[in-house]
Amino acid sequence: MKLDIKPHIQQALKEGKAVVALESTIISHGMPYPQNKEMARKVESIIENEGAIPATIAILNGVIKVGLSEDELEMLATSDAIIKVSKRDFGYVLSQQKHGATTVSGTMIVAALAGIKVFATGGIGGVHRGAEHTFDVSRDLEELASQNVAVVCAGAKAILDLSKTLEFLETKGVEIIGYKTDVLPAFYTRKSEYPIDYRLDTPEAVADLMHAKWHNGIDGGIVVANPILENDSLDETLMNKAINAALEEAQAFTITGKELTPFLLKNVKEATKGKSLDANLALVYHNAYVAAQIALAYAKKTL
Ligand code: PSU
Ligand code: MN
Repeated sequence: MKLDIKPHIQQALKEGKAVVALESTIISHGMPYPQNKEMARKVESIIENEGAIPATIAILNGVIKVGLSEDELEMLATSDAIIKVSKRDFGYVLSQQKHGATTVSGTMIVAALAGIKVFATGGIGGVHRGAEHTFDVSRDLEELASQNVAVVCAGAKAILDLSKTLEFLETKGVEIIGYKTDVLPAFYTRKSEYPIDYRLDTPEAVADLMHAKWHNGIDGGIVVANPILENDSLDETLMNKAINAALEEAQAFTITGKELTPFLLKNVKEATKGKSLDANLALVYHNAYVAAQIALAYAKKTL
């Protein structure tokens, strides 16, 4: 596969420096304009301020890009001709020279090809509620099973079935680390009712785990579950109400497949009068900050 990696990122990877991958579905399909564009720029600057190198990943005119220009970020934030790219969309988007925003699964594939080991996002996809009837399980979980990338996220949203998501991750052998937490964070809130077996409290400890796993030949992804900061977190009752209303709406309009996650995000935002978007922004920034520190610690170990 031919990747178009920005020269300074290519150089950093060659020298074993700290690079953090960023996804683009969150820009094109996860947030409205102009907050999406502001977010895309700010996550990059947070990573840079920590001394690591951000690499936002997308497909432009059928070329896989690792590292984007200002104009390219703007286009991803504004155009409605951007295809949401999970693994099954690559062939079409590349061969038809389309634009694509990569999901967690799409971004993990490209990050692994480029040799980027740490990836910051908001929340991972998972097993949707009612999956026993719909079979709707995000491709993200399969890619977490097979790609050697550590994904820093605020857990998974309560639009999903968290219990089934954890079971699926366990079956697939995905390591889940609670970063300064003993329970799975639920995206907008710091806690869910689901305990996580392993908790680590420093970037160095996470880097040690990555190194121990991969350098002993155990392949696969790692979820670093990093709770939203207390000050940014939302009220659980309010969120559950908004999420349940969004789920009912999705059913009423028979929204399925790749449209479902963006639909739910948009509805929850409207129901919370934008509060969910503010929280979403805050947790993405916090994840970028922690991911940069982990990437730096990992780079130090592998030099
Ligand atoms: N969760 C969020 N915001 C998002 C997504 C998930 O809070 O924008 C995006 C990510 O790109 C994730 C994708 O990989 O949705 C999952 O989509 P699906 O459920 O269709 O697999
Ligand atoms: Mn799906």
